[in-house]
Amino acid sequence: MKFSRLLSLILCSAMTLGAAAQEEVDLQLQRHEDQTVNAVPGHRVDHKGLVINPTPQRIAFDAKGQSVPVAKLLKVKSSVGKGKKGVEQRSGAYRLEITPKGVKLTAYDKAGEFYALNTLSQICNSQAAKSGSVPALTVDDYPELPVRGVVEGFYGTPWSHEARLSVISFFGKNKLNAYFYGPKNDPYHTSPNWRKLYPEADAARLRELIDSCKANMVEFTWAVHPGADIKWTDADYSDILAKFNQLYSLGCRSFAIFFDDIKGEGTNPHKQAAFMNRLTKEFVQKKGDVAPLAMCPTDFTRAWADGSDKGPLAVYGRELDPSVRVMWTGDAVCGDIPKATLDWVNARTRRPALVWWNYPVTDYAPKYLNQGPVYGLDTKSTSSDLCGLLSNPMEYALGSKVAFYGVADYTWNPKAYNAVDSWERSLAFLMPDCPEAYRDFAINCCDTEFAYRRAESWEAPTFTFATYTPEKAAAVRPYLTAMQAAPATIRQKCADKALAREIDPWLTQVEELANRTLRAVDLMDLYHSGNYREFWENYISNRMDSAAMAAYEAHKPGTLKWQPLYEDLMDNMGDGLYQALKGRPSAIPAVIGTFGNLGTPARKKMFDNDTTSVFFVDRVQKEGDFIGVEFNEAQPLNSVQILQGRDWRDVVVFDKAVVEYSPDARQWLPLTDTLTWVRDIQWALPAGKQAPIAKAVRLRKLVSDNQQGLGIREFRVNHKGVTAAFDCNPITFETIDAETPMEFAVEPGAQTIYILGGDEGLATITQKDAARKTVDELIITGPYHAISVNPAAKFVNIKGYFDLYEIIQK
Ligand code: 14T
Repeated sequence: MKFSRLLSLILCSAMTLGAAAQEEVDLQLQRHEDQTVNAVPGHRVDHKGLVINPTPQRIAFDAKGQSVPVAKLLKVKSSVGKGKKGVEQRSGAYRLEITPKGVKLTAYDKAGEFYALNTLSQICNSQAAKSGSVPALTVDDYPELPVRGVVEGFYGTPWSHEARLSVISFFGKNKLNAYFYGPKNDPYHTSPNWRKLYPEADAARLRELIDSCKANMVEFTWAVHPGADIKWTDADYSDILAKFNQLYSLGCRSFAIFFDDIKGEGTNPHKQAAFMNRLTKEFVQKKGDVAPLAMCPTDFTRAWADGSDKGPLAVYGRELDPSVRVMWTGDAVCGDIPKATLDWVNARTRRPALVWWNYPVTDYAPKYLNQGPVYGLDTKSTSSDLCGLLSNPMEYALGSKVAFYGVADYTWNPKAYNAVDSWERSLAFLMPDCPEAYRDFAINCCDTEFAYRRAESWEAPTFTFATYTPEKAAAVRPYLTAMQAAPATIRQKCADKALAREIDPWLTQVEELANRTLRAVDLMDLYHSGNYREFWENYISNRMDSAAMAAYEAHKPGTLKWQPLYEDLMDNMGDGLYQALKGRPSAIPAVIGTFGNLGTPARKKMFDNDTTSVFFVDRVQKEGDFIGVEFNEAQPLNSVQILQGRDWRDVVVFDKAVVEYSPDARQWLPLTDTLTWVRDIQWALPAGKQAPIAKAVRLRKLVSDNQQGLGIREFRVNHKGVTAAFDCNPITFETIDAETPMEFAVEPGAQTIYILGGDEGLATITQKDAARKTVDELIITGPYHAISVNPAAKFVNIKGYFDLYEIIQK
């Protein structure tokens, strides 16, 4: 089931709307992800060939600068146990002394010993060791946060078994220690089948995961998501107990209950607390070797949490057994985790939160691949602010490792966390054979456009059509060429074929994006040269056709800098050519409105003549919201069409609205009556009426309780009787073929007819006089034509196969 569909089903009855089609509720709109893009903090560090991840608390190099031959590193004296001198008294702590005499390892517990050996192995395999010896040093180390890892808690395709094993082994190498198993689409995890035991084959796979976790010093936590249909009966309790016991028999020693994304009886915090407490007493304590339980509240984010004294978080604070860990996603579902959000939740739950960090998860936007740095986590936070942090990953398990590397580094040692440096190291760790190429790819694959936005392509300068100079163009080229080359290098050199395969669609798109943006940058010279023919020929071949557009939409990198640059240059060059030929601005409309994302390239979906593409506004509409177009010059209005809706969710319309026009883009006058649930709004000038003069047209929302966003498929003005070739917009096009020849009248005084066509095609252009007698005929191929008008010509006929972007008479 599609994530969005699933979400809509979860909450669909939370709202009572009239018609059946209107019952679907787009839950995405509860998200309110902040759209600001923060800069990545930190800087690259020279590690002198000695990289250890996560960053140890303290490394002291031998004062005398002695070095130790690598052969000596194989001799390890190990002592493990609580209360040892020089070792921090907490799980995972260790001291590792490398001296010319050999290696001495002291650890607080088995975990500490495992980590010490891991550090030693990183030192042995370091670049520094390639010389045959390493510097004598002492590492004093321990993890700041007790719980560090991943919660496989996303909607969509769960990870494959192989992917899980690969991730668990990655954990072992990077001192992560927690894998919470809670894929929303494992039927045995969630309603209604959480009540059933796992079948044999699934159980065997779980056992293998649990074993693999043990080998990698990772605690496997099995989570259940029963809230949608739990009734708190004894039967429910014993069903969960039976399931826990099944997992226990498979070796699992840690359990959690997730009460997220539910409504109704399951959300009752008193019942939740009592249930957790009973399990703590009758299962956890009775078994004796099971970890304290964890739970995800229904109010898992401040965006909708009831923070009052009666709210669920305060109820947990008072009623929930203090051993139970309570999860928290922060101020938003997906967002940064500042200390303030932890203070807020902890004050209520009376315990340090277990952060469920919704990064790099993309289940709500799976076309994006998060390859950027891990940042937005407070480096001042300590284990008294949060007991741990679990990253909710993408369904692309291997691509998520960039984020896991950073999470490992942050959670181990928050105060030393350096986002940029950690990210640099992660790329070298994951693609040691081509770290630069991975970097050139990853840096352009970070942003999620409308979701939890992240810095992207941050090192490259940029410019706009308006601020273009040849120097600025020269400055961006090296970044684009690096980006262009990276995918081929990765395909060739990356030894982790599974990783390369997983990110392959984005490799393709990064390469394409670099190609077309470079060409657009280069075109600026040609554009300014005044050689219109050559310009248009190159311009047209650099446009994205609908197939390219669809491919990009499905796997979408570069949304923060490069695609906007590409679109800005292409649109403005198109407009500029029109102006140069016609002597006045094109009719590419400017968008006006009250929504924050009107500035994104997506707005053009309203004008692309494609009724299947939608410009979507991802926030709840409210009274007074409007969206519309403004023209360069006021013009008589003949027709308006506003086609609203989005996918199957055609509730994203202004259900009560009015179309208005403005002669000056300031004063507004109604063009229609109040429209109630009109999805496809059509207005045409009544026969015999004088056309109103409009500089702008808009659709304005009136009072209603529609809690949806807004989707606009097409926003057309004066489109009736005007086809794409004559719409004064060189970006739209129409196609003629043998069955659909075209004829148009020569404008009085026109001397030249410019034909801006596509790069394929062949057509006969026939000029005819008033009596329809041919006065001139020629055959054209190629995209650009400037045809002299025969003085006697009154009509022009075009016959053949051609994409016509614009026909301009001058
Ligand atoms: F439990 C949680 F902390 C949580 O984040 N739950 C889900 C999670 O499974 C999902 O992967 C994540 C990111 O999309 O968001 C939570 O699900 C939501 C979030 C919403 F804002 C479901 C509906 C929403 F409106």
